Amino acid sequence: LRSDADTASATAHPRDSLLVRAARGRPGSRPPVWFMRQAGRSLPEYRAIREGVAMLESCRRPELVTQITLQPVRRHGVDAAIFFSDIVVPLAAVGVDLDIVPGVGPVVAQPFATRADLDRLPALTPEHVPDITESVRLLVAELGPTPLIGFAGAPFTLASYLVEGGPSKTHARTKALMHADPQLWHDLCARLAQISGAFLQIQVAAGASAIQLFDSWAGALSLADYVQFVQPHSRVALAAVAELDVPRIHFGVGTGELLAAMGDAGAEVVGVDFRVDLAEAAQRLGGRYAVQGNLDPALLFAPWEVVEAQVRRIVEQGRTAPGHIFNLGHGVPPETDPDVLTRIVDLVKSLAT
Ligand code: 1CP
Repeated sequence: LRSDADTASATAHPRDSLLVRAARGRPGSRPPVWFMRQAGRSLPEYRAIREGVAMLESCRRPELVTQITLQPVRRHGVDAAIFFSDIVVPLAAVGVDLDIVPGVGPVVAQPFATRADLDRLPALTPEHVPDITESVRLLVAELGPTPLIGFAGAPFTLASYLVEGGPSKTHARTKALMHADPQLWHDLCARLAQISGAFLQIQVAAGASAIQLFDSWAGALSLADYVQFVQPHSRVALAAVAELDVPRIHFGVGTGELLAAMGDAGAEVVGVDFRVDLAEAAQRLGGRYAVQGNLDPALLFAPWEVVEAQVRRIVEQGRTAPGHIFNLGHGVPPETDPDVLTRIVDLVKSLAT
């Protein structure tokens, strides 16, 4: 793997990595860097290896998961791998009839609407996903000192896919259910919190060194609704790995008004999208959490001078937080030139904390 003396020596352990140190607010020589959706269609080697294999199927083949997860680590020299999977994998594993449709995203055959639908969400156990345990073990052995980030979808974001039946801009059905039948909403989210928490636990038990809870669409909510209807369930999911000694990253898009509440749900690191300056985010978080972010993915298409100035600005602002993990404000767009990502990694590696 592409690595440098600063990141790791052959004997170093991922718990001493720049990523884990920054997440815990411990000093490091420079900010660690990785990218959300770093594995995926921006890489020609990903498109080649995925040829003829459906997305959900690819997530369940340990040999394939291992190779795809390692691709961006090898190519870009990022400071962390993120487990190649999807937030809906554990839902499919417990029996929900869904598919990941190319160019669309997760599509649920029978959207959730009534109490009877809860019967389709049994608890997730390690026996549902022996392949996940195997994939994580294979990966951790290959990665050596480079940390593996395990992840899960947060209850709200998962509930949105189940209730809407697929991607949604407004989350209208989800919000309607939340307010029209709060008891059903809470029961649905309690089941999803168990599934998310168990999926995280399984990855950490197999060797993941950090976790990220993706509440990608939580920014659609008011703070009041977030605190009442969502935060208690995300807290349960995050608490599932509280005793396992791994830092927890909590991320959402458009969550400027929710940052403190997302930290308070039980994270060490709060992910910030590009809409709020990192220094402002650090202030809103009251110095209690490390931050992750937050280059606007759209700027990956700007001239290098623009990207460079933005990266330098973000690293500078990151110094105002107890710890900073450099990342984008959301996932890598599929059309991204991968060389730009490699160049960003090299630039961040040249900057001190
Ligand atoms: O065939 C393909 O390549 C399909 C594209 C794809 C990929 C590569 C999907 C469908 N999921 C993934 C992998 C994936 N998904 C990863 C691992 C790769 C990496 O980060 O390097 C991760 C962490 C996810 C998590 C995920 N899936 C999120 C949270 C992150 C985010 O982007 O906010 C969400 C919301 C999903 C749902 C999903 N799965 C796939 C798509 C296109 C979507 C989004 C659909 C929508 O807009 O609602």
